[in-house]
Amino acid sequence: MFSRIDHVGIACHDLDASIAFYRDTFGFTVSHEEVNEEQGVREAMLRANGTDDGQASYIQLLQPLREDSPVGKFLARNGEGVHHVAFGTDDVAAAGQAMRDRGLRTLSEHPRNGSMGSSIMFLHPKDCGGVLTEMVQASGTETHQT
Ligand code: CMX
Ligand code: CO
Repeated sequence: MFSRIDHVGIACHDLDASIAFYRDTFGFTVSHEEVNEEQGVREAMLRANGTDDGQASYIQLLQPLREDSPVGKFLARNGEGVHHVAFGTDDVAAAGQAMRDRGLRTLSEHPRNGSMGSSIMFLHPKDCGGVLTEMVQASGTETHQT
């Protein structure tokens, strides 16, 4: 079902400051930066291992575009810190259905657009032991027809 930790999502107030911390402290560099209006974030992906072939793992730094967004609300409540964990799959729609079949709530019925052209779905944190869990199908990877 899941083949890797695709990324760990970290909420921050100031994306540029967080990028500088991860670069200067840990040596990670930015692979990709984008604004995702639908998710309400400005974000950076810092590759922790592998290559940009859809099988790598990243740190995802997330700055909210609006206070009334998932990351904006999280920051107001908790301050900066780990926001979610994302598992990689080669078929996110099938993974979402499999999780629903196991009684978990997906936060959208269909996959949405994620970082770097990926397709994503979230699982409710209350169904995952308090961890907001994302499922990611990387751009350009095969989708199995079911
Ligand atoms: N991790 C763990 N628990 C969380 C959480 C998180 N990130 N965000 C909210 N919760 C908990 C709250 O603490 C709350 O718990 P209690 O009822 O015990 O107080 C519960 O979930 C419901 O909280 P809420 O205030 O009603 O929920 P929100 O309106 O903040 O929505 C959620 C929560 C998960 C549904 C929403 O954040 C969501 O839809 N997230 C998915 C999309 C997203 O996070 N996008 C940004 C990242 C984009 C990307 O990765 O590309
Ligand atoms: Co994410």
